[in-house]
Amino acid sequence: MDSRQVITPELREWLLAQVAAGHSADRVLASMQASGWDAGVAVEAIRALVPGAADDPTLDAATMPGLSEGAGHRIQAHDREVDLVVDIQHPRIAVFRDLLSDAECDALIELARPRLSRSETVVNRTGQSEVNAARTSQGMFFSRGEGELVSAIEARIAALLNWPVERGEGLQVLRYGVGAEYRPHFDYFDPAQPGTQAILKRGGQRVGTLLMYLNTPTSGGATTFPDAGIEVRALRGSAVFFAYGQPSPLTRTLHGGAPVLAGEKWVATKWLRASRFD
Ligand code: PD2
Ligand code: ZN
Repeated sequence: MDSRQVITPELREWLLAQVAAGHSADRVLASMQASGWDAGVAVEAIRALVPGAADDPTLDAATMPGLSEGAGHRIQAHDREVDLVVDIQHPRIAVFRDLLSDAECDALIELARPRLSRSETVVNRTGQSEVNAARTSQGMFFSRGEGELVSAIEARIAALLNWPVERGEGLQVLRYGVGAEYRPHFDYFDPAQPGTQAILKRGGQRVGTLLMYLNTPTSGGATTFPDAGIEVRALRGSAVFFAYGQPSPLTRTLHGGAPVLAGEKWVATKWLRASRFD
C-alpha cells in the first residue's frame, strides 16, 4: 500500500464504527496497519475522524522516525555501535557520536567532491529547485543504494531510527567554505505553498532529518536550533537527528548552519519521508 490511498466513504464508515465501539485511536491504527494501510494515511484519517485524536501523541510513533524505546547510550545500529550523547524530547532532537568512521567520512567526501555544484533549495511556491542566497554551500545527491558505502550507511540509519530505507531520500552531501552558511529554515514542505502538493506526491512529507558531520571545521559551522536555544558543534563522525511529526513551527525544529569561520565544513543529510520515496 502507498501514499496514494485516500479516505474512502467505506473507510470513513469503518472508522466511525470503531469509534462507536469504543476503540482507542492507537488500537484503530494498529488494525489499519495490520491490514496494509500506509501509516501516514491511516494516522491522517484517524486524526480527522476520531474525536480527540487530532493531538494524540501516541499516534506520532507510527509517523515519525525515532530511537527504539529504552535505547541505552550505546546502540547497535545494523553494522556499527553508535553512542547516543544527547536525547531531547521537545523538540525531538538527538545527537550521536561515532555514527560514521573516519574512513567512511573521508570516502564520502572523495566520492562527492567531483560532483559538487552550487546548492539549490526547493521553492515551495512552484515545487522547483533554484539557487538561494540563504544557502551558500555546494552540494550533490547520491541515489539511494548507490554503491556499497552509501548502502551500508543507509541500512545503519534505518536501524538506528527505525525507519525503512525506502522512506528515505538519497543522501545529500554539502560543502561549506569560509563564510558559507545555511540560514534557519524548516526541512518540511510548507503545506500553505502551492508547489507542496506536487512535491508530496513522491514520498509524502519529510518527517525527520539526520545531519552527519563528515569533518570538523576549524571554527564555526555549528547547526543551530534558534527556537530551542540549542547549538550542535560539527564533529567528524557525529550526527544530529531531529523529527517533526507535523509540518508546523510548533515542532520547534527551525534550524540553520552557522557560517564557517575557518577551514571548511562537510555534511551528509538524510531526509526521511512519511511514505515510500521511489
Ligand atoms: O549543514 C548544516 O548544518 C545544515 C543546517 C541546516 C544542513 C541543513 N539544514 C540541511 O541540509 O537541511
Ligand atoms: Zn535543514
